[in-house]
Amino acid sequence: MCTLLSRAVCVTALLLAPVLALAADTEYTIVLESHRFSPSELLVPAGVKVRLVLENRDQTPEEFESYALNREKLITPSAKVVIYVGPLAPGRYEYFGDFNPSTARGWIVAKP
Ligand SMILES: [Cu+2]
Repeated sequence: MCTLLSRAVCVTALLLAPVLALAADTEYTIVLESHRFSPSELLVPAGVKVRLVLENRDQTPEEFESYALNREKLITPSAKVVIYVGPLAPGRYEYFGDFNPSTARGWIVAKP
């Protein structure tokens, strides 16, 4: 018979296992360097919640901004932040760096 604690651990493990598997499958990194995002077009699966790691390798802050995705996130110099997007309908979603919009631009492309 399980103790209350071990039962709680079991249940937690069962609940977390699929979440961790999903997170591992759907995490992508976008790197900002010299005020440019790379990859400039990131392919992600449509219909799935996606974890995006935004890594700023510049020595200046940047703000990831997207009207299409309804996201706005400050990234301090030499830092990483995480945002979640989706599940997205198939399509192209533009984003840009609010502080360097002439060079810092990209697309999230959701494919079925
Ligand atoms: Cu902004």
